Amino acid sequence: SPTQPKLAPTPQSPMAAIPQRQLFIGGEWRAPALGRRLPVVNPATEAPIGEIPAGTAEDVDAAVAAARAALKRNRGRDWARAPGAVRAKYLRAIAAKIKERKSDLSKLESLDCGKPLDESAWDMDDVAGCFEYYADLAESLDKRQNAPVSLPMENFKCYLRKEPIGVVGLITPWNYPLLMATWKVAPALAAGCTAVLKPSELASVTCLELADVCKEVGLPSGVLNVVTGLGPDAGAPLSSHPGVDKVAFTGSYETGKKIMAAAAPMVKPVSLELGGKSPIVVFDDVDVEKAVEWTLFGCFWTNGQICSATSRLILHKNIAKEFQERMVAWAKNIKVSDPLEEGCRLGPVVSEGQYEKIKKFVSTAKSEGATILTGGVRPKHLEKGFYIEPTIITDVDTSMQIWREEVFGPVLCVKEFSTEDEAIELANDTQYGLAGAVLSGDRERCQRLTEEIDAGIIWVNCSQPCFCQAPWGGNKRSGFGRELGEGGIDNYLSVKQVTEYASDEPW
Ligand code: TXE
Repeated sequence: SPTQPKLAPTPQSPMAAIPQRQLFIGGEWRAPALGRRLPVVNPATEAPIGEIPAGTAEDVDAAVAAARAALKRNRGRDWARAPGAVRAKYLRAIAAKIKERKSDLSKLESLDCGKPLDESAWDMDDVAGCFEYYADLAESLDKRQNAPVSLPMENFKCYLRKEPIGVVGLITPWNYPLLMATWKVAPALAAGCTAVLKPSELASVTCLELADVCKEVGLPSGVLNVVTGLGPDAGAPLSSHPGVDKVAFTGSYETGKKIMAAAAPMVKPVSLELGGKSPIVVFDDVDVEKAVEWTLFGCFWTNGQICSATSRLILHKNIAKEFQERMVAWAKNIKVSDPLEEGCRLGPVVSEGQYEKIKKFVSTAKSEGATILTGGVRPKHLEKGFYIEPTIITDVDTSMQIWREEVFGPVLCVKEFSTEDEAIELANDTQYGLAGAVLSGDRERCQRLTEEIDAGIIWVNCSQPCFCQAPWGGNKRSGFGRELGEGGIDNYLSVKQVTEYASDEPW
């Protein structure tokens, strides 16, 4: 795949701007079994800034063994059977360290994946908040243990135990490198699972720093292991590993299918978050200025590389002309620059492969008859780096690739509508079902669309706000299972019913 860098030789780059780490296995830094490393490229400059270890099946074996050993050591001294309050203590310590290291972690995130520094800093707040939230839930798990079930027969008593699923494999993407890892690591550890995390080869730096944080706070060895490397070399052996009890994945639809297939022979549970092509429906009774802002934010946030990006604008024809003019004016004003530069609102996309892929989307749209209203090219003032101007495409037909496929870049396509029914039909005209947004001054209409749009997340008069307290996940090809929220911890728990004969009378 063009998005995957080639293996680099072992010597470390003299230009390293990132900490040089090894794999994190069993609480120790360990060189990858084959001794290989992958280059890390700063997408803003195209310059190599260091390397990450390239793990393979042997390393995954070692990490799974370490996670298994940590799960159930000696009775009472293991992670799975420790009280939730004990696990909560570690999760809070991790959150505190993340806060302490916010500034350097944010910078590393921006260097590695190109996200504007402010956005990386907000991600770090969310990372710390997510660890704290699941610390609370780990504690409340103790109280919710042994919940009674009422039975129709008095001589039987029944109660439920919630037990950790076991060793979990967590495979994560590059758009929110540390935050997406945290959405999985925090609830998994809170539940009492032990984990092997395989971050994306395109942005692993902060996940290795998370390992460092875990070491610093004295997280028991083997509870979290981090194996970096290419998808087929490290992700595939993790998803098919017989010692892994569950796989949680965020990434592309194509890789999601592979992970499901790899887990199938062992009937291993999986949860999948596979992106989307989410609609934003804008009616003609909106405050145009505010609606323009939400629309552009909803698509261009995180350089447009967001699974829930509302990248299909379904726009009422009565306001289409004015709305488009204002969008173009806004888009031209967005500061595109090095992510570390003050005031940057849009940085480079993550890699050369992703850059080429986005440019191809734009040229295909053009050749299929769409109009590029603005953007679609590298900004003139930036000679290096994987930058693409904020792009708005009109005259889009529902058969076009730009309407149907996820771009994962700062590209918005626009289609006009006249009636509410038409808007709903267009909104649901996708194989995905992660998110959707409706902007209108009519609350009842908003309510109707909330019910009609087939997606796991609906925003009303906004787009993209995300809170770790609310469940996250999609329908259709966007995958299944929900992360975050109180139910997020249940992803990593298995329910055991205990039924007791509670009578002195013979049965
Ligand atoms: O994704 P992959 P890529 C979409 C987005 C993007 C496209 C490709 O449209 O343009 O996917 O990005 C690991 N077994 N999303 O190639 O391959 C891989 O190493 C096990 C949407 O980066 O899905 C990485 O850790 N694991 C998405 C993770 O899977 C494998 C976010 C995701 O990479 C594997 C990212 C294999 N055979 C991309 N092959 C979202 N939902 O937010 C790869 N991996």
